[in-house]
Amino acid sequence: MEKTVITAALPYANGELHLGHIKSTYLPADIYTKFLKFIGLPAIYLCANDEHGTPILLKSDDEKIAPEEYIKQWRTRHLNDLNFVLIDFDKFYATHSPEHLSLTQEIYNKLKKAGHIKRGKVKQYWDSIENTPLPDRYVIGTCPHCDALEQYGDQCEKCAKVFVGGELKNPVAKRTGNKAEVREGEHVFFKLSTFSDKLKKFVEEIEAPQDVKNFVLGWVKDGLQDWDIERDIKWGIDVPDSNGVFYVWFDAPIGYYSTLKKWCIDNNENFKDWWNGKVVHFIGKDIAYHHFLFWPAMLMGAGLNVPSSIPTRGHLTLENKKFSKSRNWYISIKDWKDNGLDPEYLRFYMTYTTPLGSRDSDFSTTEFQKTVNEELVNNFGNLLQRLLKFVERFDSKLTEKPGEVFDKVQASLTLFEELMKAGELSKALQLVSKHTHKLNVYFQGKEPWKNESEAPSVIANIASSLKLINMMLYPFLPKKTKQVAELLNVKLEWDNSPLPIGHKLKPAKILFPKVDDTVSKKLKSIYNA
Ligand code: B3M
Ligand code: ZN
Repeated sequence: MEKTVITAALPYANGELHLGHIKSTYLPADIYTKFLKFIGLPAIYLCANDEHGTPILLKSDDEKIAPEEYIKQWRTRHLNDLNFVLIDFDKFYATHSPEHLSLTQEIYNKLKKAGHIKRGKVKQYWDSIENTPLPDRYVIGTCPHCDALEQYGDQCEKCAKVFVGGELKNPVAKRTGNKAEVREGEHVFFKLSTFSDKLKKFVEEIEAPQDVKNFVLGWVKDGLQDWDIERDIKWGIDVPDSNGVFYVWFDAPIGYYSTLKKWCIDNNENFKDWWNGKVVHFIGKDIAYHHFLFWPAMLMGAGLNVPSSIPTRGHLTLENKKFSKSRNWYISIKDWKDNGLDPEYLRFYMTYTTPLGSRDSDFSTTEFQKTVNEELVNNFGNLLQRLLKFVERFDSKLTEKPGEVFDKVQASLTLFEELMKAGELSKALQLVSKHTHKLNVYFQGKEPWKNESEAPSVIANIASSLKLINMMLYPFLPKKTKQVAELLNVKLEWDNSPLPIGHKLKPAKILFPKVDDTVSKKLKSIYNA
């Protein structure tokens, strides 16, 4: 059986995670992994904190603590936040670790040996008055490609283009406000341009949403530039044969590789078996360039296996407006937790409304309330509740085998499995929801409470169908489905068989409370609406 390594983009150790991170990356990767494990496939879910780079230096400077101390706080914080949303990792590691350091240098040395590294002149920003070099995040200016204002020196947040050094229009030193000037220096470069043809083929063949592939292929067509992988700061991994440290985007993706190494050592597993199996990177579209181009080229150059799949998703807006921390137009995971909101309702809504591919999706309190109530509470929750209540009249026992109604739900498992394996999680969840709606219509239409003779068959169909629906819902709602399984008196496992005659259900209990107006008030108070 092919092994699957699932990764989620490594969160920067310099700020809190919000609903946008969850929906594009950590949640779909978690659901996908839970599903593969559930159906018995060998799969692991890895992540790590991304702990180098100038943003971390800037923030630790602000807080007047050492970067080593600063990053530690975020390790626990990120992991706690993610665990709250019931996201489980096989390993959550860190890029400021001994394994990561040595593997990064090892990969660099391999690239160098194979002739993929060169020295080259760089144009660097300097503070014209303080006479100090200004790494990417210390400088802001206008994007030369789309004219977006206030962009950092490394990449445009609006058009997602990665800059070659010194490209910004009207650059200014962020901290001092002084004019930034461009001077020449020397760095090590990765010869990305020589990988154009191989990357084109790689992108065409990789399993990823077509719309994302199209824009990446556009970048390849525009021509790839050799990549400056060195920075003149004192925080990061030393370039073995130069003065600076590696650019954080050179070492960050190696975090997938080093975390796997660490997990294999800790668990006595064969590293090559896993890396040469299926590697699936879950990312948001803003980091497509790094994952579809830089990283695969690094792997190709070092003679290592490239990823098999890059499920990419778009941004999240809040009430159709861009998230903004400074304007408090923003919901963090901590906000969700501190307000006592249900993490599984969040998982449900986010998955239901987030398509695979680059299209953005929206969080709206009204939609959240409506979707969770209509598609989960009044649909699945209500049907379960009605069944359990009704069946009490019959001593909570099943006295018949299910028929056609159940057969249809059972047959839908094939499509469900296909969608899940293809990472089409919202479609898979919508499919489950559709079948649950049909069951409600069936139950309502049969009116078994008026029609005693039909009751045993209706009960059998609904009960066995709910067993399957609940099992399909498991990756999305890992805790609630366990509780439902207890009420149905079944094991929560991937098993498509109907419930046998004589099976006894447990007394009814409300597991899916309605999202009422107190909840929506709380939610709105988070973003001051
Ligand atoms: N830390 C950027 C981000 O959080 C970066 C991802 C690294 S993935 C190797 O979006
Ligand atoms: Zn731009």
